[in-house]
Amino acid sequence: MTIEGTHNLWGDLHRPDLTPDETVFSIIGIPYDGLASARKGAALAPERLRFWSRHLTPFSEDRTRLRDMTVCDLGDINIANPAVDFNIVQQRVATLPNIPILIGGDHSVTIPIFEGQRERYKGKRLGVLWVDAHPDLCYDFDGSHLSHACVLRRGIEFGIEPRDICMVGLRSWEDQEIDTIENGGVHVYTAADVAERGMKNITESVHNILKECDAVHISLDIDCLDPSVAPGTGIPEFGGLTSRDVLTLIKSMQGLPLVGLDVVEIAPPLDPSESTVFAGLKIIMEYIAVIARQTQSK
Ligand SMILES: [Mn+2]
Repeated sequence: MTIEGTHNLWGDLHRPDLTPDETVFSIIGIPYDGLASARKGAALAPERLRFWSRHLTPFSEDRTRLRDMTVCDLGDINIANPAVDFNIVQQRVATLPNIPILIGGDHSVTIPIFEGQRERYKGKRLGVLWVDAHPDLCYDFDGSHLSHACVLRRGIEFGIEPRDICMVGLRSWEDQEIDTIENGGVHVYTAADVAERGMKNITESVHNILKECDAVHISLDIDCLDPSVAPGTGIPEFGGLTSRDVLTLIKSMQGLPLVGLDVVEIAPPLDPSESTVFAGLKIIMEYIAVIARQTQSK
C-alpha cells in the first residue's frame, strides 16, 4: 500500500535532515522472525508501523507536546544469519548517541539489543522492565540459544542483574524457567497480580526497584496485552493486560533513567484489523511522551 498519510513519519517527529547526534531518538526496524517458535509474521511489523506512523499526531494522550522530541529513523537492520548479523544490531545499539527505539521482529532481536545496552552502560547498573506474557528464560529452545524463548536468560548472562529486572504481565511458563522465576531474584508481577492489585500499585513497586539503576531499558512484547485487544501476535495468551494497564505502566516510568525501548512480536499477517500495529504505535508515542515530560520539567 502506498497511500500518503496526513503527516510524515512518526507523526512528523522524524527529521530526515538530522543525524542521531542531533535528535533525541533513533528508530530502527529489525524485520526478522526466523527464531519465533510458533506463528511467524513479525518481520513485517517495521513496515506496517512506519506506514501508519504517518497518521499519528505529535501529541500524547494527555496533550504533551512532542514536537521537540526529534526522531532519526535509521531504517532497518536486515538479519539473514542471526549468529552473525545480530552483531550489527549490538554494535549499533552500543554506539548510538541518543535513545534507541527498536521495532522487531520476534523477541530474539532483543538479545543483541541487551548486549549492546550492556556494553553501552559498562560498569553501570542496567535495569530492565520486561513486559511480556512470557519470561523467555529458557537456556535453549528448539535447539537454539538465540530463540525468542531465551532472550532474558541471555540478558542475565550478559550481566544484567536479576535484582534489576522487573517482569510485568507474565502468565505462561516453561519447565526450565521455573527455578529462576521462583528463586532467581527477578521481580515477577504476573498478569493476575496486576488484575488483583491494580497496575498503579504494581508500578510503585517497579519504580522503587528500577530507581536504583543507572539506566533502564524497556523490552515490550505486544503479547503482554490481552489477545482481545492485540490479537496479531505469534502466541496469543489469554488473560493479559488491558491497554490502560500498559499505558499506566509506561507513564509510571517517568523520572527513571530511560535509555531505550524495544517493541516486538507484532505480526501484521495475524492482525486483520491492524489494531495490534496501532497498539505498538501508541506505546512508542507514549514512551516518547515520558521523555518529553522529563525534558520539559527540567
Ligand atoms: Mn511473549
